[in-house]
Amino acid sequence: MNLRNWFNGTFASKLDFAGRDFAGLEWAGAKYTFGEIDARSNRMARALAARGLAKGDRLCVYLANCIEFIDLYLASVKTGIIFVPVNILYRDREMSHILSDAEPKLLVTAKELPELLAEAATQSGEALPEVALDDDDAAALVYTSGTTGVSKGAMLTHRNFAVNATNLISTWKITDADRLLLAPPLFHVHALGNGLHAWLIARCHMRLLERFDHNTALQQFQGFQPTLFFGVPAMYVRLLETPPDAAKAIGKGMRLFVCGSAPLPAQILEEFRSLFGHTILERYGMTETLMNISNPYDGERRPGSVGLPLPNVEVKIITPEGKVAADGETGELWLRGPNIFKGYWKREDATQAAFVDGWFKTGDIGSRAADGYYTLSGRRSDLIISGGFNIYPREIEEFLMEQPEVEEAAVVAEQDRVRGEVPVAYVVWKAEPVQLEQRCREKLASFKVPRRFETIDKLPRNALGKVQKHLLVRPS
Ligand code: MLC
Ligand code: AMP
Repeated sequence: MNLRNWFNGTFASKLDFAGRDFAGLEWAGAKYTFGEIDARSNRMARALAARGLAKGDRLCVYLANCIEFIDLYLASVKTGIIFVPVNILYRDREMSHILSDAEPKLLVTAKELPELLAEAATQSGEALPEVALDDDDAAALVYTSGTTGVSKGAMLTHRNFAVNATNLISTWKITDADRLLLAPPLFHVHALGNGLHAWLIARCHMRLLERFDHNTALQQFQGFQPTLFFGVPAMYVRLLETPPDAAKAIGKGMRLFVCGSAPLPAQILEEFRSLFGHTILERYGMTETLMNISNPYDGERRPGSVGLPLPNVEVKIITPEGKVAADGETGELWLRGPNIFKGYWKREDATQAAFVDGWFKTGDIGSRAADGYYTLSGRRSDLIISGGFNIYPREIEEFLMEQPEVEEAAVVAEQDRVRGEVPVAYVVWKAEPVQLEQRCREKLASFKVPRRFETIDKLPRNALGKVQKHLLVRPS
């Protein structure tokens, strides 16, 4: 079933909430019923149509979390427009690649939004005319970097999102009685695929935050009293600063804390358990696949493990020799299932290279225990994950190498207590650096800016000339 049909069920069921508990959305201090959300997105869909957007066109959205982000997404889903969310921390350099690749008919940023909203306000909120939608139509293009550092648009279909949401709803027992506090950015699949879709399909009550701010997180928990929270490890590390009494009180009202997008250190899980009285449920996902593997709701939530495959997700582990790994043996995770994306936008070669006989090669390394639990132990590429945001060292290295004072540079991950990993640059200088960090800040997303620049006489290379990055990494 396509997403419009799923969402219509929600909108129809909650049009009239008289006499019932409020359910829907809280945003910026105001409350919205599902009926209001439905009407808002119908108005937005009409405004987009008036701008000439139709099924198959791309709509690029560069916005922090806000209700209008949801309006734009729903308007796209209802009319078959392909939604292209972009990380708001991206600068011109990163944006221009996405814009030239996705060729959106419209780009909405905070600057253009008021005009579009004014146009939407004059439109009818009534139901939209039917547009033929197929389960395998792309609902979104979400940009993700491959090992080459070139960002590619993963085409995620209506089926992918619907399967993902129903998997999570059944596995994590989400119901319309839940209160979801949603803090991660909607421009990534963590909040978009899991948060937004689980909310709309389970019909629960959601408070959307503009972002996770560790200075105000405690008040949000106390004020909203959620039962459900989705976070990245950096958020859980920050939540460990909560005073014990407040943590106990929050823990009492909570049903489930879920964590993913980066490894959750077992020690953080233990510290969080003793503070909040909850065992965080860790799961594993990717932009191209949405969620794949999750610790169980009722069974053992094993520290350091990502758990068991979600319904209809098949997993196999392939050794470096190309054989299916035995239990306990390490290899690359390959996946198959209705949650897997349909390919990279306009990149047939990259799509073909990513699949073998219908199995998607994740690039993540791990093993399976005899009782079926999976553990991730690394990645095939030198991807750095900082606070849940992905960084491809090569992209930063290429930028550094364009700078006049840089002869050579190699970027590696350094361990960080809050963000998990942070990028550090090792540089062979041609000349004394002048405001290099400042230039990085202007041109790169903030999380990609090297935390430090280490001077080095020459980069360590093997006999084939390949930089041996492991020799640069400081022991943690
Ligand atoms: C971080 N910054 C943001 C931001 N997150 N700015 C705007 N909106 C956001 N959402 C910027 C800050 O301005 C600051 O920039 C820097 O990042 C760090 O901010 P901080 O306040 O010190 O935050 P910190 O405590 O480190 O926490 C950061 C964080 C953030 C956890 C809030 O990293 C975050 O939102 N992470 C979620 C990423 C995510 O959702 N990934 C999912 C990918 S999908 P400056 O300039 O001051 O340095 C995926 C698949 C899957 O991976 O499995 O889910
Ligand atoms: P992205 O491309 O932004 O979707 O990031 C996906 C990557 O995040 C995966 O390929 C993994 O490397 C990583 N990831 C997601 N969840 C986990 C987890 N629970 N533990 C370890 N790594 C994870």
